[in-house]
Formats: sequence, structure tokens, C-alpha cells
Amino acid sequence: MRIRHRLILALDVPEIDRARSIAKAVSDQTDGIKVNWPLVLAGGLGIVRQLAASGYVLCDFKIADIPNTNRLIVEQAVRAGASGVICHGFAGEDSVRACVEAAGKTDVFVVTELSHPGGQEYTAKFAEDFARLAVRAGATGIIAPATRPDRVKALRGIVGSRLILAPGVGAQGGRASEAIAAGADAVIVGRAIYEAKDPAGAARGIAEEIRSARPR
Ligand code: 3DU
Repeated sequence: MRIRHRLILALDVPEIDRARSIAKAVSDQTDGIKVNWPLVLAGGLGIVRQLAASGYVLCDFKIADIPNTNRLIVEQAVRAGASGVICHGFAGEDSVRACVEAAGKTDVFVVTELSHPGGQEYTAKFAEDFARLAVRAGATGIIAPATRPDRVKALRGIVGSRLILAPGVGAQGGRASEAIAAGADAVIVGRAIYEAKDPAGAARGIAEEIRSARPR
């Protein structure tokens, strides 16, 4: 993944035309579009294909199944043009390895600690393990919580130069500049951009805030 703006749009917009127009409006401020179930369930993999025609698409399917099923899911995402996929670590090393193998040149990111309050109940207890697993399995990087910059910092110590993408900015209370200063390579932002009256202006504001942060 090529990181320039350090900003990825989470396009959780189940209205296809609106999703397409927001993606277009913010394309010069973002490094890619993250697509999750709300959009794919509404638009099928066709929307991944369309978005992938003009940039980096990260399929956030939070893949967490047995290795064979993981492989089949990743193959579908790759065939649709995804440049990256997100999987969970809790299904175990063989499951993550199946994603990495099926992905080929497509990036694989492993979720560590989820960014919402409930993420502290279970995922936080194993976040370091998931980060080590991501490194061992040859993943591109990890997903770490922008809502807890101290955790981003701790996980950076484990993953070295692998990429850290941090969701949780804006609607969930995290600040882009703090996540970047803590060691995230990029932040993932959804509602703070797509619910804004002017999504392009909102993306520009976050991109400017990121530029003012002190990246690692
Ligand atoms: O809260 P937002 O609207 O900025 O959206 C964040 C997106 O990132 C959303 O798609 C969510 O499913 C995803 N995500 C997290 O929020 C937290 C994680 O730990 C992992 C993914």
C-alpha cells in the first residue's frame, strides 16, 4: 500500500450512488477506500470492482473462519480487485496464514484490539499476541485503535516497520493527529467524513490535521 495522505475513507454508505460520489469527492485527500459489509451487502462485489478501477480498495470483511473458508473469501475479494483485505487474528495462525497465502500480492491486515469500548473486554487482552501473529504469518500490517494511542504505540513496538492502520477517529472519539503521532501509518475515518455536509472539506481538514502531527 502506498501511504501519502495517511488517510483512508471507511465508506460505510449503503446507498450506492451516494457512496460512489463521496469516494470520488475525497479521492485526492485519501490513500484508499475501506469497504465493509454495509456497502457490499447493498451493492455486491460489483461496487468493489467499480471502486477498484480508480484506486486502492481495502475489503474489511473481518475474515475469521477456518483456513479453507478464509481462502475462498480472500479469493473472491482479490478477483473483485481488492488491493487489501482485513482478517481477525482470533481464528488462529493457520487461518491468518490461509489469508496471506490466498492474497498473493494483495495486502493483508490483522485486527488486533478493536477500537470501541467493548474492544477492551476481550480483544485487548490478546492484542500483542495478534500483532506477533501478524508478523509471523507475513501480513502487511495490523489494525490498531486510534481511540487508544498508547496501544498504537505499544503495538508499534511489536510490528516494527509493518503498516499500522488506525480506525476510531472522529465519531468514536479518537484524534487523527494523536494516532499518527503514536505511530500509526494512516487513520481510517468513516462517519466524520461521509456524514459531513461537505465530505471533501471534512477529509481535507483531517488530512491537514495529520500533516501537522509528528509522524514516526
Ligand atoms: O467510526 P467510523 O464511522 O469512523 O468507522 C470506522 C470504520 O472502521 C468502520 O467501518 C468499522 O467497522 C471499522 N473498524 C473500526 O471502527 C474499529 C476496528 O477496530 C476495526 C475496524
